[in-house]
Amino acid sequence: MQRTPIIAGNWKMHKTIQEARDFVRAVRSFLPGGKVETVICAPFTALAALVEELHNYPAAIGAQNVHWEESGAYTGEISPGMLVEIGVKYVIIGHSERREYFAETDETVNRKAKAAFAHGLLPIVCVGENLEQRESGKTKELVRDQVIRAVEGLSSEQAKQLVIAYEPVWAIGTGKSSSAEDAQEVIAFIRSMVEDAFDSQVASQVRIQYGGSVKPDNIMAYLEQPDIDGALVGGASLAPDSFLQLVEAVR
Ligand code: G2H
Repeated sequence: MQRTPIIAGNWKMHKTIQEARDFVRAVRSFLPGGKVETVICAPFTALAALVEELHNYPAAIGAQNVHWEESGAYTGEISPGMLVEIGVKYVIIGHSERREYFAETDETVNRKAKAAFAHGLLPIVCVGENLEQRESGKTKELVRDQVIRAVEGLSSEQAKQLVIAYEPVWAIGTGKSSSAEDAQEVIAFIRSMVEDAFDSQVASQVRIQYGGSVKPDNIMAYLEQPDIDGALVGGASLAPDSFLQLVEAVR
């Protein structure tokens, strides 16, 4: 099964609306289409402007969080329908920073993933172990739990469209990246978990990215691995030049 690699920038809490507009005006004419899917996951305030700026260019827009309810008394939250209304296509769910600082759990990740699909929004579900879990040999156990709980109740059709980002927590924003071989091993394991939860067809179609200190000078090693279908990139996605180099690394 040929999977289209997906390179997604996760801007986290960076860029005003004007900065976001300036960024995409600098990169949009150079974005390759077809062989790679390009996504920019921006703060909520910049999403509508980015959708407008990228109209007719080969890039999709993603949010970095979503609530599972359609509407209601949830002060400060944004619903899937609100994101779809402005043209957002993807949403990052369960990033380790949300798990750590905002009490995101496997249960809320699952609720959000189901709600996203119900509205036609495609989730990028993040999983990954912290340093202590890695050093005590619990990486696979932890990642298996996160993946199985995230996909509970999804249909096979939904699961085929899912993107999973394997992001070892100790590699996020630290400059320390997992070796491509280690990332491949865990990502192949995640694919086997998807096969157990669904079937081999779903497992061969689900896209699994690596994330954690990916940069233009190390992305190729990840992309060369058979089970790694792209990258979720934070810091190195913030500057136009480096973002373009990441996208262009897909051959
Ligand atoms: C991990 C990643 C983006 P960075 O959080 O999701 O960030 O590339 O800065 O490690």
